[in-house]
Amino acid sequence: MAEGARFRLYGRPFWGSAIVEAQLAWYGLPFDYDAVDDLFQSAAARAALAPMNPLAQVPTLVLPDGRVLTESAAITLHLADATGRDDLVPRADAAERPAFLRWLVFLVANLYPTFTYADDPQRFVRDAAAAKAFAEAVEDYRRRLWGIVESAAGAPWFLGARFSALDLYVAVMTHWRPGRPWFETDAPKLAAIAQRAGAEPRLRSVWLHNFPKDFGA
Ligand SMILES: N[C@@H](CCC(=O)N[C@@H](CS)C(=O)NCC(=O)O)C(=O)O
Repeated sequence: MAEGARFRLYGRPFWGSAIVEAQLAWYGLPFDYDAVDDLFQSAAARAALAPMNPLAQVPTLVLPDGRVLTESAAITLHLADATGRDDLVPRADAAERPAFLRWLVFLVANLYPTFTYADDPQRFVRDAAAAKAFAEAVEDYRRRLWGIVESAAGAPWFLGARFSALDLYVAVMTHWRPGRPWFETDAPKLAAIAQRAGAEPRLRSVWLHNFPKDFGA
């Protein structure tokens, strides 16, 4: 990577950009943070992001050479390739690699879309009462999905002995609905992983930036 080259992360505290912000901080990669307004509320924020990401979502990452990368899983794999490091992504020949890929894709392909559909359900179901019922069904489905992830979780980290980007996903996503108290009772292995990742000194500034109330700011 060229000296002085910087990434630009379009993000919003508490949102999924925290997963990428944590990785940039972990690797010590220099980046600028472009704070995006609430994409559900602001047409201007959506319009500003759309040329880079047609879905107008965060995370959106501009690489130091100007190329745009969206999709947190693609970003996760790319940053490991670009740094040549395996501390967040097991290498292709590592024993943990298949499980890493399986659960990375499970999180982004199954769990993450439950937020897409339930955060603003009237984008998908116009009638208000039907949208409410739809959102409740999606929230139930999400709890079921988390139950499946809980069954696969190891200790002390998701993959067992080794830390990985999956732990960052768990640390961030367990702040979202159904919320930490639910995880503590219904998904205690995930709650413990999130707790441990939350205590990681290298990530303290990222957690404070994204979840100030939970980190005593
Ligand atoms: N598949 C994407 C999902 C990104 C995503 O859903 N981001 C949310 C914030 S956590 C967002 O920007 N939502 C706005 C919208 O969907 O309109 C990824 O893994 O990066």
